[in-house]
Amino acid sequence: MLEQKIKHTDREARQIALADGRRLKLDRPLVMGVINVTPDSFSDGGKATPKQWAESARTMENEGADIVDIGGESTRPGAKPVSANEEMQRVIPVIEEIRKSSTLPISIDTYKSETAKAALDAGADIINDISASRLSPDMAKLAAEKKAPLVLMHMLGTPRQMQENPHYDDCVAEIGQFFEERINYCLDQGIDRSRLVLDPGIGFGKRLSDNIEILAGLRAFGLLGLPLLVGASRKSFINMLHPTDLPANQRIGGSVAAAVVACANGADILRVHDVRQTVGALKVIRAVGEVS
Ligand code: 8Y7
Repeated sequence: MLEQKIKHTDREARQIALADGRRLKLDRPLVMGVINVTPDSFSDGGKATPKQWAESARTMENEGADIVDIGGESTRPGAKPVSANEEMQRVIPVIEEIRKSSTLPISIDTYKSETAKAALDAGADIINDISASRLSPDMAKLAAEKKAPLVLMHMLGTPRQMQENPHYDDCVAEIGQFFEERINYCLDQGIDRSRLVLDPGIGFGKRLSDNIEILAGLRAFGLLGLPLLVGASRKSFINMLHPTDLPANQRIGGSVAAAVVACANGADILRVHDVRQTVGALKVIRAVGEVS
């Protein structure tokens, strides 16, 4: 399916170049901890302060997170969009607060270039765009100008309608074609290849069978020669395989298994909520991998 145009380089040699000259080495799978700065997502239900969000980031860093992903708009299926202003009011103070005491790489989860720009100016390092610069065509140019790595995630349509009857003839092949088109767009906009990351977008306009095919077929995306990010943590497909009445934050077993299988199939970065448990699992795989 995907042509082997670009040689798949060794894990050892692979890295992502940040704007400040630092490099994220991909010689082991990296863990990206999720921080959703939305009014309904703090544990006690109340409105958390930037200090409290920064404290969550600090905890994740201590638990072994390599990156934290800060988002201010829920992109769950059917979720309501928020304005760039509202989104910035949520995330910018949190990024500033984290930056006061930590150099931990921060990614900004947004598809709005205005928010991404403000976040980079406040100290964020990476743009995580669930629309791969489709919803803000100028996102790629911003990433090029700021020399910020850009995550290109695949989503069928928009967050609002993506789960309305998604269909693929060959899910992995179609996502691969999407990546090729988006990579070319980004290169045309001046982004360096060393700053692109691919993500098949588990749950974003996918049926259960599509999510499974993606996790099983992940190696195919590696042929494009770019780092791969996978976010399966707490997603609804896990509950479809093992239905329970428990809330999403109790889907830890399935989430960790998905992270492990993604890693075994070549994922470089795992976007997860349960950092401590995932880091523990990855250490076991790595230790075994080193002797086998
Ligand atoms: C992903 C993501 C979400 C993902 C990347 C959720 C923002 C939905 N999922 N970004 N964002 N990849 N790159 O359930 O899979 O966490 S939000």
